Amino acid sequence: MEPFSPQLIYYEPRALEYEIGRELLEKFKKMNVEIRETTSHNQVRNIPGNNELQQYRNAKSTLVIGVRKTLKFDTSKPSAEYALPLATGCMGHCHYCYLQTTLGNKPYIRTYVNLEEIFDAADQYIKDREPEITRFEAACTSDVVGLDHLTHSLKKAIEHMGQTEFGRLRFVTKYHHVDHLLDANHNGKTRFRFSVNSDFVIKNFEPGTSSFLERIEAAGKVAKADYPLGFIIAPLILHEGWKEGYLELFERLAGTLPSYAQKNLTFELIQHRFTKTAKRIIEKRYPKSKLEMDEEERKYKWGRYGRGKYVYKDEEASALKETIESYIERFFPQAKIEYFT
Ligand code: 0TT
Ligand code: SF4
Repeated sequence: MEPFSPQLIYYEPRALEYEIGRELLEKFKKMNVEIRETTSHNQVRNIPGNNELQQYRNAKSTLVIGVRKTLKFDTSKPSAEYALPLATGCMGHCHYCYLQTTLGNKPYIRTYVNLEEIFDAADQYIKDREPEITRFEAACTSDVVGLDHLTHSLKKAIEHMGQTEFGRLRFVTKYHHVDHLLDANHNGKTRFRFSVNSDFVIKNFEPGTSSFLERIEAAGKVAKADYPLGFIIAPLILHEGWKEGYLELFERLAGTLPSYAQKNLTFELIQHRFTKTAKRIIEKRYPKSKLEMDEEERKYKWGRYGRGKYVYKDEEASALKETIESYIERFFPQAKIEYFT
């Protein structure tokens, strides 16, 4: 998997008021990418393509250099107290991805240059909770690692959090381009997680992301650089042969991951879920997908603001939870299971 390289760049004029914005623009000028100015970031109408689908695909290789206006952070249960906004959008094409609905008609990638302001806001959130620890999730609205070889904003966030006493950073990725993050001064305050899954799920639903092996090799490097390491198994899908599929995942994980990477390990388990809106969008964008989204087969779970979602029925969810937890206990007896949701 080659590192992401945008096909088209937009920049908001205000972004050039920040040194990071100017540096990024210079960098892309040297890379010979087409660059356009935009007054508002709401530019999906100007993204090339003859139809919605083409525009969607092109948007996923379009990068907007912008300024984060609201410095009020979203909450991010269960993985953290707050979402840290560094970027939105992703170059990957995972069929099940919730960004397809949460980003609405703005599927392009947008990176923020006013990092100092964002970090100041984070410091305030930390201060308000002292001496409680405050965790920030940087992977709510993007796969930041997949973008960071270009922007280095995640690296700056890692180093910023490393300087705090009560702040913690975490993020999850499906990309292996981690080399520039290995020498970051993280001070053990960042948990670096990789998203892994059964071969069936990776092969059928995760185009445009790094392979399983690439992710595990990157996890080894990250552990060697003394980052606390974690795995997110998400979405857990009850595909045909899932018990064997997930068993094989753990066999390969335990067999490939160096032993120093196996201490201080965490797991987070997230079952597959979808909303009615998500289903409609996915069927349009990935019409040949094998992803099963039959409302009749699921349980409806009421959510905030009336945004309910479909999860597995109780017996199936329990079977998933118990099976995966038993594998973790067997292959990684010292690991901590943070939650199943
Ligand atoms: O399939 C998506 C589901 O996965 C969501 O319900 C969130 C969940 N999730 C994603 C999770 O449980 N743990 C994680 O670490 C995530 C990768 C990050 C995350 C995202 C989270 O923990 N909590 C969240 O609320 N989000 C999302 O961020 C949901 C919302 O769109 C946004 C802002 O709150
Ligand atoms: Fe979505 Fe993550 Fe896949 Fe990117 S890598 S498309 S953020 S699920």
